[in-house]
Amino acid sequence: MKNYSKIIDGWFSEICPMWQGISLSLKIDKVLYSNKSKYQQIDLFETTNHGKMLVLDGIIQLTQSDEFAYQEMLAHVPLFAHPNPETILVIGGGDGGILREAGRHKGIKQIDFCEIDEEVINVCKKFLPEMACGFDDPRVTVHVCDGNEFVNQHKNQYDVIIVDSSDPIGPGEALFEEPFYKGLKGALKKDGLIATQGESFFMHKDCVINLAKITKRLFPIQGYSYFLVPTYPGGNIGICLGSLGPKLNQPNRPVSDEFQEQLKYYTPEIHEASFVLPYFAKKMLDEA
Ligand code: SPD
Repeated sequence: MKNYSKIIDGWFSEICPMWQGISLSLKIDKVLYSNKSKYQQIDLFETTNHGKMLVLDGIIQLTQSDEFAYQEMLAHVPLFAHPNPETILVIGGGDGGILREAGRHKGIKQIDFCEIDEEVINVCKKFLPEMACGFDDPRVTVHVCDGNEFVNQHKNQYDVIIVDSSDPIGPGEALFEEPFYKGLKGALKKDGLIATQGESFFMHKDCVINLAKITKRLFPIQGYSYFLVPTYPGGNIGICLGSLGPKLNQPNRPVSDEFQEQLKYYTPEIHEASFVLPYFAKKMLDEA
């Protein structure tokens, strides 16, 4: 994918046709890693105020300052919506942050992890060990392959599938299309559910509407949860959910005090509140 982002006078500016005319800039102290893998340009920066920052093809994937908000919500909203997740699949998110969060659920017996770009995993193991610790969990099996192909080869196997994709440009594009969602549905057990990176209803209206249309067509229960991540475009992002059984907009099992104390963003109240959308976004999704 063409990389439009720039570093000028020590400031990295995230420039992308998906959010035209607006850009977030972060001050950079040091380039820790910069290389083109088989799939994409991978950059790891030390920022002045927001910790390390992972950038793929010029797009910010995470900063150490706020990654917890995204990783906790994308992991715990679907995992607590399921009454008893035992077998799960995580697609994308080579940093390991979703694995770290999923690993907190002691009832999970098996975590399959599928990432197309092994170099992202290796860079994050080296530079972001507090996220990549997710790979140390003995329940995790890493599959370096295309998520789309993986789901089509694994029918009726998972209680929960989480898709931590980059944006729908570059290697992540197919993960926003209906055939992939059909594959996800087919890989679920009878009462399973999915949660996918759902972009922002402020910044990516067409994309959010399209995801809502797809999940409404395929799942009897569908929902959209959103939350704050200051270093993502517009400072917010959402997740698109589809369920074959469990209700999505509240936890379906208790969050123990011990579990809660490990977290910084997710609470049962935030889970419910994250499905309550601003009026324009509610209308947009209701009409999709
Ligand atoms: N606009 C960027 C969205 C990035 C979503 N994936 C981030 C990966 C963090 N685990």
